[in-house]
Amino acid sequence: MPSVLTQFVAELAAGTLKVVDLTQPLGPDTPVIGLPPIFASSPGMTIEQISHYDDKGPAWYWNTIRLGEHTGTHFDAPVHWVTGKDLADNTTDTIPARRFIGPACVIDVVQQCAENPDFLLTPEHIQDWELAHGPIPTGAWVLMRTDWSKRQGANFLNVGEDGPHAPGLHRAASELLVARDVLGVGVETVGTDAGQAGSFEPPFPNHHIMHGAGKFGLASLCNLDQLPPTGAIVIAAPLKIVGGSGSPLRVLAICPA
Ligand code: 23J
Ligand code: MN
Repeated sequence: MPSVLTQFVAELAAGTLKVVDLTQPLGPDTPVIGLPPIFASSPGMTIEQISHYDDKGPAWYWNTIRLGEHTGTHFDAPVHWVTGKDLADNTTDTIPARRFIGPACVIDVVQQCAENPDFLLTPEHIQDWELAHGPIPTGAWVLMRTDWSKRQGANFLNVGEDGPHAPGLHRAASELLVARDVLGVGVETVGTDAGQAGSFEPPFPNHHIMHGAGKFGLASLCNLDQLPPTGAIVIAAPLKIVGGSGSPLRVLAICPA
């Protein structure tokens, strides 16, 4: 009997399976989250040349990079939040690699977010999705499709007089996803909490609840519009930073073409 992996590479070669890159380009122009000025901010990316086939290295080109762990398309580990600080295997280097791969459940809330940039996903939205597509399986990546990644320039962070306005999850939705024992939640916005979530109770409820339960986050995803609601698998493996709270990463989905 042919192994599922034999069939997998055959289907990739035949084009009946496709690879969708859910990753934003990473560079000096990559937007970073803005927090209230009383808190320390995370630096965006800087890139500096070491050599470029020149006196500093005649046959080689390479760069030095500097950036906050939570820059661009990135992974949030449970240790990122105080609620997850004492959990086992809560850092980028200790999470078992098995937990980086899971089936994707893509919840489309594009319309709601077009009408209201402060839209919050609720348990009702998740339950409606489950009625249409079946229960969210254990170990799933739940991806919130907002089309926010299509926003250009300042409209992405969407900062107003009263702070950022971007969609997120109601705390009860995060609690339901924990009850479903997901791997974590992925979003198209700069962080896995709503723009206004600093003033929610608790502050940043999705981080508070998900990381407290040992679950992960994926931020600044794109191309979710190329995924089916179910039937894709997602591979999201952060750099093995020792004691890391997260890392930029390449997020890949594989689904029927
Ligand atoms: C620190 C404080 C609040 C937030 C975040 C980080 C993130 O979104 C992040 O990148 O983890 S909301
Ligand atoms: Mn983060």
